[in-house]
Amino acid sequence: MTIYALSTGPGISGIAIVRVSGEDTKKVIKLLTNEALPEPRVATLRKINKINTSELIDEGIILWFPGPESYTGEDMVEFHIHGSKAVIDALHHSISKVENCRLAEAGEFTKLAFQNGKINLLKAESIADLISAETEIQRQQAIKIMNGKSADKFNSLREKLLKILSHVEAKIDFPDEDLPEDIFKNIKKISNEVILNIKKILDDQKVGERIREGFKIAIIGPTNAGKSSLLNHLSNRDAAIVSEIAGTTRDVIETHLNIDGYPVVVSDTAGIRDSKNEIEKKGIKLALDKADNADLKLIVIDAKSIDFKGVLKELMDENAILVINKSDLLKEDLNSEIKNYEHVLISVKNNLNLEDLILKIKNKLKNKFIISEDILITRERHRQHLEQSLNYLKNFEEKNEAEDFDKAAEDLRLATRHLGMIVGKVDVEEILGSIFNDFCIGK
Ligand SMILES: Nc1nc2c(ncn2[C@@H]2O[C@H](COP(=O)(O)OP(=O)(O)O)[C@@H](O)[C@H]2O)c(=O)[nH]1
Ligand SMILES: [Mg+2]
Repeated sequence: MTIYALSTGPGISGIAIVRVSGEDTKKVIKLLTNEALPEPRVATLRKINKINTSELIDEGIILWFPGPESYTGEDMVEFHIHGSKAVIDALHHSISKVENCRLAEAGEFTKLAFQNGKINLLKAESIADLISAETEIQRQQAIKIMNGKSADKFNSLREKLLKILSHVEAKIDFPDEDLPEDIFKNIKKISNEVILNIKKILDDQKVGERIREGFKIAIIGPTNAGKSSLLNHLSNRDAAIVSEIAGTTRDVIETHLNIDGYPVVVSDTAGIRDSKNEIEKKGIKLALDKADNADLKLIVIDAKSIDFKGVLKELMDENAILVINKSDLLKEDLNSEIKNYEHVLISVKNNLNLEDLILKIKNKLKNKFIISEDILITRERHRQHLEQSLNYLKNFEEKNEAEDFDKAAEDLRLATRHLGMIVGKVDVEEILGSIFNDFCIGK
């Protein structure tokens, strides 16, 4: 199959790029240009015609990448055409007429690149992250991984395990051969070293995932306290419906913000109250779940009718800011009980003291983004494989008596496999290679 797709963003643009990848790429170029193939990797101006006619679609640059020297590893071409809907549609339509050509699925070019061994899984993921990066810190993280920073680390740990696995397997396959005593000591030393390394990687306060997904702020509070108004103020747009009718917000509404370069996702939630309404009750449940998973909770209450008890009070911890809204309505002092809590008194309506709140948010935020060079996990997937690998290694450590060799080898194999899965490298052939590189058995 040969696939094609618009690779630049949708909408009107000066130039749009349509990419084609697959074995019929040459045919596509020939049929659309009625000319011989251009020189590989040289920008060549060509007339692009409708297929089987000489009706001109557009004139543009063609870049021809014969495989395997291409992004996907297959034959590829890029058509640089004018970026209008009509030109793009006409080109797509013509390519679709070529036999065996179909529209690419989401991420398919990068998937091919992975399958054809052009890039590893981490790089494939980081390309997706780079494309969707909204803030500088997200870009920096994605580019680090694209450059192989974390793949190198995971690969080196995995190679250590492969090496000791080869020693253990050798003992199983050739039980009568005496392996040097120091090899056994070495096996323990290396597995221990890998365990410590994995533990260190896992102890990252989830900064990498937070950078990729955004710092999560949940706005929680009783109905009508001004939660939706606050979300709209923070995001500078009317994302949530604001109304004096209590119980308006039922779903969770999320907006993505960039605060000082940090990616932030703010969720507005249903007001917490005793409700008989089933849908509202579900909304309240969602609100409390959001609060549980948030990096920061803004607990918003109404200055005039303070409602701060039960679940709301329980949510107050070091990851919460108590926000007292509607200060404009306050005639006298706040009641003394609430004054004892650290709080920010604001009025969204009159735009009072909101800078103070934003400053407090920024301080909390910065503490959660302490970035170190050691951050390697950017997805839950990585964390899960590392945890699995660690578990198998711990099992392995417990069984290094000679009679447990078979089971020990299996633990080690699984630990290695999970590390390999992070980078997308799982290949038993490598173990064989490693055995024969390290040993001269029978000699
Ligand atoms: N006086 C006053 N009214 C406000 C303030 N903030 C919000 N409101 C009003 O309070 C009502 C409830 O606001 P809303 O944002 O929908 O509250 P929510 O239920 O917590 O999401 C609306 O009529 C808002 O206009 C404020 O600072 N002062
Ligand atoms: Mg609301």
